[in-house]
Amino acid sequence: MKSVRVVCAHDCPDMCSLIAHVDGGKVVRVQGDADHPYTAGFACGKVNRDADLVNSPERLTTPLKRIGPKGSGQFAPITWDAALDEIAAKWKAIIKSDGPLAILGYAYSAHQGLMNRGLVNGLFHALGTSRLQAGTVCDTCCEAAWDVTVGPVGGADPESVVHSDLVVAWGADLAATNVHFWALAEEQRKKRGIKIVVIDPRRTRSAKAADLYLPIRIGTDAALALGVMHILVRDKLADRDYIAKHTLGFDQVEREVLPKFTPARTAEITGLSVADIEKLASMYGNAKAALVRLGEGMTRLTHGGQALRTVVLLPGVSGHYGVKGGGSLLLTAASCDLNYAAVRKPSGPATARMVNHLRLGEELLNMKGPPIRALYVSANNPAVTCPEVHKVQKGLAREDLFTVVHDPFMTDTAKYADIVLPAASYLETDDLYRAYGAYWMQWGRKAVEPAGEARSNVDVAQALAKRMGLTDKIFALSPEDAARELFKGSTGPASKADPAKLFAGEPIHIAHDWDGQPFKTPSGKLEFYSEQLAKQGLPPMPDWVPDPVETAEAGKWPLRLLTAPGYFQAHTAFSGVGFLRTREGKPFCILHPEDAKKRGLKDGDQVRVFNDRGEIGLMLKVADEVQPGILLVPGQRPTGEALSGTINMLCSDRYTDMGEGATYQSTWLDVGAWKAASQVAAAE
Ligand SMILES: Nc1nc2c(c(=O)[nH]1)N[C@H]1C(S)=C(S)[C@@H](COP(=O)(O)OP(=O)(O)OC[C@H]3O[C@@H](n4cnc5c(=O)[nH]c(N)nc54)[C@H](O)[C@@H]3O)O[C@H]1N2
Ligand SMILES: Nc1nc2c(c(=O)[nH]1)N[C@H]1C(S)=C(S)[C@@H](COP(=O)(O)OP(=O)(O)OC[C@H]3O[C@@H](n4cnc5c(=O)[nH]c(N)nc54)[C@H](O)[C@@H]3O)O[C@H]1N2
Ligand code: SF4
Ligand SMILES: [Mo]
Repeated sequence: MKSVRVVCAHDCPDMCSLIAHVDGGKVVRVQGDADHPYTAGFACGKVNRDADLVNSPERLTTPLKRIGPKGSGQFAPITWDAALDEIAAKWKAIIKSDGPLAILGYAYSAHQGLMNRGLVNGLFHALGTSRLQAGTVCDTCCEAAWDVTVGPVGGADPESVVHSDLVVAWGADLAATNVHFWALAEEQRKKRGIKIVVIDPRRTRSAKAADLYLPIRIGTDAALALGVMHILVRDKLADRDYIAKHTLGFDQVEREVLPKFTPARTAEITGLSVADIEKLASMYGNAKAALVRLGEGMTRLTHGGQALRTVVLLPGVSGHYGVKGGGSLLLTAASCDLNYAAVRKPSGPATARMVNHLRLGEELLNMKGPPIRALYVSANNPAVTCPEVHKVQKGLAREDLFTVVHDPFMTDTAKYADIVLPAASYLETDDLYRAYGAYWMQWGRKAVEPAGEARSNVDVAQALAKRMGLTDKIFALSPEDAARELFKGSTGPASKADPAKLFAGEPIHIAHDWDGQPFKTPSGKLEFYSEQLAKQGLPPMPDWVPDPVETAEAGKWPLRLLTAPGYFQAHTAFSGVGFLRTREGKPFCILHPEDAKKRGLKDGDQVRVFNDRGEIGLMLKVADEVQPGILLVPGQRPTGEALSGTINMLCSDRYTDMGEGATYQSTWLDVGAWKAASQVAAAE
């Protein structure tokens, strides 16, 4: 038995250091690494099972070629050489007839580190194909909102919570998606009596443990933040010195916007009581170091950018941005200034046609000049995770589309592929990792050889680059030598890492020695007034106004969709682990008891969830975990697991106000009893 120090590659802000116990060439157990200062010895409930993920009997072990209709999942094994030769021949033919823009590389997910994630994009960049505007399904809205307000720079260090006296989890279910920060905050509560506030439409696990829980109405966070600012000003809790030195445009907001957000009107918009709003403002305004941990949940709707931006402005009014243990944290990644271009953009044209990640269906069906003729999907499952899944499926079913999917599992998307390639997991490949929710970086070594004939993303990108005649150096380097390229030309704390320590697998701390939150906006200040937004035709100042499309939908349908992470599943990446599937349960939705009663539904019923886009079938849980008028559907589960369909069949591909992100929660719908027994039997 040997122990290998590895790094968790699952899309999670914590980036745990882990120990993989290996026996007879197999990972037998994965557990937390006690020697990491932040992730300190425990992994979450999902990754504790990663031995089951890497050894899953559902793993793909050879390349496959389609032998049945698209979507049917009928394949026959082929050799790697045959698969790679066919891909290269098809791509060359398409480039000759339609040009490189007819090819799209679709790679995003962070279940790998920087190399396995970046080099696939590097391949398509060098080939000059159409490019994916990546991450719009996830965080481009919140990132764009943060960037116009604070600038492209990381937020507070989660480890600074040892100096905080208040933590506000604003639209973040920390006990689910940020468990090490949650553990640290809880420890501080026990040791020093700090307070924890949770603002979330779902009574999450974090909410149940909070000192104050505010069940805010979805999409009204901007109003709540403005209501709190109104009270801070009224009660002389605004830090006038800080505002004068470090912010831009607050005077105009104070004059033109804040008067509209009286406690009474804020209560009316947010669905919260005036007493709770006053309490929040008083706790926040009187705290010495309040740390706001922001989640992405509030941005997954039409005015999501405005919501996040407004909340991000709040610590500028109280001056908490200037205090250790204060401020706000959305992401930290922007402060790790590695030379990413070495891997992601080795060569190729400076600009190319962009395809929005969340509009895959639309673009497969309707893009012209040239249409997309070849698609390469790596580490993504758009047939489940993209909005407008019906369109995605229809696009993937196109007979004239040549699709390759590289994944460890036969996903819903892979079922539509012409060629499926078996992927190695993070435990089977070397990579460099940097956290996006903490200031740490670490090299993760492969613990075992890949299952069957599985190959890593780096390996496959390099093999395809060679066949396509690309000569960039990065396509010939070992993962370690390629990783060294990332450090060339970088200047921040990451560049100071001792390579000997780094490549030996030691966690490297990459926190900046900041005296208060820096702002990298055009003015160098926290921008209450944003000229950048004005130029885009967006409101330059924070505000809350209803969205007309959402109002129209709300007039047609009685329930609004709330989307939140699954506790034992993350999107579809753990669906190959039987234990976790069972632990999460059959795909379900949650309805408030009042709404269930109105519809004659009870806990445990099979229900149909429907709107203009279609209908899906889920199990029903009845609980006051949500307010009346809301239907919560945790996670996105593969189509075969639910009674019928998957939630994104009901969501539109409309964009958010900033960052062209996904608006899953701008979805209205209804729930009723599941219809015919024959249909249920057919679905099962
Ligand atoms: N309705 C709704 N939809 C959503 C969201 C929501 O909140 N509501 N959330 C959105 C968000 S935040 C995100 S990030 C997206 C996620 O969307 P996706 O990235 O499409 O989702 P995953 O299911 O995580 O798919 C990751 C795939 O990568 C594979 N994989 C894992 N490791 C490797 C590897 O090393 N190499 C390769 N080649 N493959 C690998 C996994 O098996 C899995 O099939 O979903 C979005 N969709
Ligand atoms: N267990 C688990 N962990 C995960 C994932 C997972 O699927 N499962 N996904 C990973 C990925 S890809 C990502 S991007 C991150 C995302 O993690 P987070 O940034 O934490 O964001 P979300 O998961 O979208 O939502 C967080 C919370 O926002 C709440 N919320 C929704 N709408 C609103 C609103 O209008 N206002 C407020 N105040 N709150 C709202 C939801 O109820 C939810 O509890 O998590 C990662 N970690
Ligand atoms: S908490 Fe996050 S980083 Fe840690 S093991 Fe779980 S998924 Fe991985
Ligand atoms: Mo995400």
